[in-house]
Amino acid sequence: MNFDRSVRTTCPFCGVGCQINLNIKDDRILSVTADFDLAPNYGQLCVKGRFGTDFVHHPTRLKTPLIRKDIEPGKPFGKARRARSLAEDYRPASWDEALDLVADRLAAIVRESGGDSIGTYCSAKATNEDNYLFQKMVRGLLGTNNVDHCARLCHAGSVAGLMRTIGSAAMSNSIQEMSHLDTFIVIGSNTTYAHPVIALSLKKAVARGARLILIDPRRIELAEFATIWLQQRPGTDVAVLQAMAHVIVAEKLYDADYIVRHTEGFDEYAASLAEFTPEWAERISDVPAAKIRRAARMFANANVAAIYWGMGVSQSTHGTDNATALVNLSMLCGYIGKYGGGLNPLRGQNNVQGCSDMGGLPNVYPGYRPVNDAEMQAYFEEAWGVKLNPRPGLTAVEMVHGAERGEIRGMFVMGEDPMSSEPHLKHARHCLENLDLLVIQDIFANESALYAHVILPAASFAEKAGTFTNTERRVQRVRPALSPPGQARPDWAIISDLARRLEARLGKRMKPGWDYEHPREVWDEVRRLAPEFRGVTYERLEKEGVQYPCYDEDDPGTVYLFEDGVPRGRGKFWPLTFKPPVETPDPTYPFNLSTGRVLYHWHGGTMTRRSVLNEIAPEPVVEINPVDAARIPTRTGDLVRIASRRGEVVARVKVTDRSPIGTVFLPFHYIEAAANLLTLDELDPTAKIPDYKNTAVAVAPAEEHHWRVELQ
Ligand SMILES: Nc1nc2c(c(=O)[nH]1)N[C@H]1C(S)=C(S)[C@@H](COP(=O)(O)OP(=O)(O)OC[C@H]3O[C@@H](n4cnc5c(=O)[nH]c(N)nc54)[C@H](O)[C@@H]3O)O[C@H]1N2
Ligand SMILES: Nc1nc2c(c(=O)[nH]1)N[C@H]1C(S)=C(S)[C@@H](COP(=O)(O)OP(=O)(O)OC[C@H]3O[C@@H](n4cnc5c(=O)[nH]c(N)nc54)[C@H](O)[C@@H]3O)O[C@H]1N2
Ligand code: SF4
Ligand SMILES: [Mo]
Repeated sequence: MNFDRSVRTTCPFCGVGCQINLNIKDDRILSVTADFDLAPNYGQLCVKGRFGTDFVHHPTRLKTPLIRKDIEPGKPFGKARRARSLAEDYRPASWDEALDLVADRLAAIVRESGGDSIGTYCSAKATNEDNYLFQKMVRGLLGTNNVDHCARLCHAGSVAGLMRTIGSAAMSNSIQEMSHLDTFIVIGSNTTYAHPVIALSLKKAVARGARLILIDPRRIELAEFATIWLQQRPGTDVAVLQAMAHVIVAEKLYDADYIVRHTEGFDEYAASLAEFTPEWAERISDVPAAKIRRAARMFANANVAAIYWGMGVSQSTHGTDNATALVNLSMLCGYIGKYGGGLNPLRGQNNVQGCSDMGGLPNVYPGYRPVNDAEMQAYFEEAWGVKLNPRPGLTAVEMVHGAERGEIRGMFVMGEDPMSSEPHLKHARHCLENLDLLVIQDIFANESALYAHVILPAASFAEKAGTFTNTERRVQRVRPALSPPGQARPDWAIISDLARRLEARLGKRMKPGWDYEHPREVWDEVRRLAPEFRGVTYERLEKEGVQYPCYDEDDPGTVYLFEDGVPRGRGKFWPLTFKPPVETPDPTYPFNLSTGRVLYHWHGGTMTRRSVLNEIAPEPVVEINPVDAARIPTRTGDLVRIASRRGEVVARVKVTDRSPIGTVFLPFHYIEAAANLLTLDELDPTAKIPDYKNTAVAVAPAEEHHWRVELQ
């Protein structure tokens, strides 16, 4: 093809981390291709990687810093509130003016109310280097551990379940193993939509004879490939999984040798399973007892079996228990630490793994070193040259709620969109309207930006250097192919400039200073601090990504984890009890609402609504089972009003048996019909994750309706 240059980089959408070539003509992306000889995708791409990166050229890209027009120099700001529009309520400003203003206000709030009155979000879309510097600034200069990101709304349940059982939360095995599987469970993952290139490998495995046990309430595409499909009632996973464990123990199908050598708590756990028979689980989950028995035997009798899961497991007020139940099953059969086995929470965002690794979490420094461990605190104090706060910070939803009480006065958000992704949006909006300072640093004016005092324009993935870490722990390069629009700058450069200003105002100096000239210098600092990345140099990443842990430059990296045992020492079996979802249908709200993803869009739609992909899926569509459609009554193409106890939206109907009877499915990509106006913000007690998959709603025919979509 006729292009000026081709730049290899990493796809900015999902955690598969496909390698892409941006083929550039006249400073625009003309096409996107992939090399056949490169992990992890070997030439394959999904529709988003192939056609969806055109968002970087959209005319609404942020090009200059913007400051609320009603802000007067030297005066406190008014409270955050939603702007009418960017044009009406903001004025362009220079970088110096905007960063001075932000630094002044942040420093003033820290002096008046302490660092813990600032809440921050780092970004699973930004690079490792961006996030490392972000949390370093927050911890070292603002003096708080209030830093979190969308992982909280995502795999927090998985992380909590994995940490308490085996002591590590990373996906244990690799993409390369997937097309050679023997037996595998896919549970709560709509893989063909959310991780399409991984789904190709899973389908290949089935074509080669692997057995797939699918556990999902919706008839997703993988149901056509499944050997057994357990279609449970939403929110009843613990019942189904406990009953599978019951069968494995009762029929002595477990791996006694593995249990003795690598686990603890088996006897107590085995005894706890007595009452959880398949018949008991059938009453709760509607899955026939015979099918549960068949699935349990298929899983236990495999040579080795892997488990893959997604948000159907994690996003629940008992997400920790769901994930724990999966670990219990895998430990029973000794499938941990083996090629083709393992525990695999499929990571969602392109760099959600890396953002967590870099310490973008309220309780840990880079490399998951606990902030309240005195030795680790001393280690980072020495490395960074400042005193650190040992109090673990607040999580995402807790920060939003803290704003309501005035405990959080200022918020700094880099590359997240809480005003579409948080649950119970009406409440979240009300909370953020109490902020004395809201700063948004993004590539677009997303929904959250319209509440901000100051908006900072960031360079996109295609305009900066750095690294992303994919779902299989593979650190990969991000390379600049274009110049940023207007005055937009890479996140790491913005943060460095802001940090220098904060140092001056707060009288602190961090080591080694903030004069990085290239992200490589930032990465080398990470490598010095966290030994598991030491062998991952930019030079090695030139050709292909490396899977950490990787302790030195001769270390080939780690394809699968736990060959020599789990980090906890012994894996711990956890007895569990079944708890129903917080909100279940009743006569006023007779349907269950499940929310999630479609293939063509990304989260709040900030990027994909500005891409050619939007032409394929331009409107909010709710999936309704034919039986329910007759009850409502409604037909494909009609409009319905969906109402919960917290809000209501209008969506177009698609009648399909993809949705089970009693459950309607609405994607959360459309701000004009924001699914999160309906969801509730009750949290899992351990993981602090909300339940995005179970909300009681009423559905009724709606009159003609025109959605207003304003791309600012
Ligand atoms: N196209 C696209 N791809 C994406 C994203 C995107 O926005 N768009 N986002 C990325 C991100 S951040 C993430 S986290 C991943 C998420 O990837 P997934 O977790 O695959 O995405 P969801 O659409 O949330 O689907 C979850 C699945 O859980 C099922 N489910 C619902 N309720 C239950 C239940 O009670 N139990 C069980 N076992 N299953 C249930 C649903 O039917 C669905 O199949 O996708 C990533 N990839
Ligand atoms: N109802 C419902 N709600 C959900 C979920 C659900 O299943 N149902 N899923 C939850 C999950 S799993 C997740 S992960 C969250 C996602 O929630 P968020 O992370 O809040 O959503 P995104 O839209 O991905 O926000 C990313 C932002 O980063 C910006 N961006 C992109 N690249 C860059 C960059 O290089 N630099 C900067 N500074 N900004 C950049 C984008 O423009 C966008 O505004 O949503 C959660 N919310
Ligand atoms: S599978 Fe994920 S990483 Fe690969 S092209 Fe699609 S969105 Fe990008
Ligand atoms: Mo996610």
